Amino acid sequence: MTDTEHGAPRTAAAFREVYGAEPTGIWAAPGRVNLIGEHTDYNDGFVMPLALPHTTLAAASARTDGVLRLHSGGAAGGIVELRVDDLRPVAPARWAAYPAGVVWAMREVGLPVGGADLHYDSTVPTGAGLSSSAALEVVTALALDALYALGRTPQELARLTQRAENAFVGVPVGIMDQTAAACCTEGHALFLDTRDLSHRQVPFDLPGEGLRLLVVDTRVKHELGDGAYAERRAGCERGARALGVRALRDISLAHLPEALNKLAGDAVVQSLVRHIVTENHRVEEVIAHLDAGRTRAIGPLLTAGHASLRDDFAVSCAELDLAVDTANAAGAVGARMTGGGFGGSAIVLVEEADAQTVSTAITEDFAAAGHLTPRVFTAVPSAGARRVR
Ligand code: GAF
Repeated sequence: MTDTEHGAPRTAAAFREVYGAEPTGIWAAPGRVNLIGEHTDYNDGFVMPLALPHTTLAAASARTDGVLRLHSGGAAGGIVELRVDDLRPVAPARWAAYPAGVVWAMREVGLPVGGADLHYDSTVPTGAGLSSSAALEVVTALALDALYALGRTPQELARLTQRAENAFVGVPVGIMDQTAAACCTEGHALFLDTRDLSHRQVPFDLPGEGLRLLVVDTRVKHELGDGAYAERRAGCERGARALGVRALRDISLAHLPEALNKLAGDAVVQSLVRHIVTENHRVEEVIAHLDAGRTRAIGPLLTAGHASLRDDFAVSCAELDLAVDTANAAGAVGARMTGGGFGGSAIVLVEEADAQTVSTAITEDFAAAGHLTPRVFTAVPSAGARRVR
């Protein structure tokens, strides 16, 4: 039994305490790390996330009176009560905007969703770049899909939750995190083409190869809603327009020099374009290595991806750079920041035998630099969203 299944009885008990009745069911959706393909998902590009064992659980029951009640074990402030008819794209309250947005997005496309009582518990760290928002959105969508017998596919639910975040919460995220939460499977990374949403489960058995993937949560809180993320996205779209393509995904590595020439005079957009084009190429190289069983060969590509995010895309920070540099100096196979950046987490691919040394080196260097103590744990490729009870 996973920690998620272990947590289900506690979540059911909390639901009973809050709402005074038994929940109809309990659902779970995971956080994620992204192996490679960063900021490519709003450029129609490639990504490769894997789900973490950390999940958000939702205990839920439908209501017949159009009232939506939301309660979280991790948030102060008690029950947030809303009427589904009154939902408008202005956040009702910080965390509750995500599930409320999902109800709104479903009703916007004509799905027959009414009221519900929901209680959430989560082990996905918030503000750590590990997709706690997508876990909250996707678990809500899955619960409502079951409670109202909507019969939507995981990918359809991912699209609906992305719309909730874009149009209701107001953050212009891509589709990676929601698809990861909805579609990842145990023991695999998810190779996703964000243009047509075609995807493939790629076996990712690190222990079998004597390897380990560490997550280093720098504990520098990252926020996607503060404008820097939207700015990067707008810059990429400006680049695509200037180059006359639908999205930057349409520029191949071979055509990058020509594209950069055309963009002469706009150094910022040139750098954004260079990151997206080289990053898409790195994802393809990583896939080729994994398909050929050359897992260790992806290390330098992870590290090159970090340099590109730091220098060209400008979304790293001192703590993420230190985690990556220290990991590599201490013998890691490769390392990079993961997720949106501006804080959050890094991933480190390391030989099993070196994991402790690398982890200790990072913790010591953070202390020496006066940073917060990072949280280091192993990323075990885990299941996507599911019903647990
Ligand atoms: C955040 C966003 F939510 C994703 O859509 C993606 O753009 C990512 O940053 C960067 O790759 O997690």
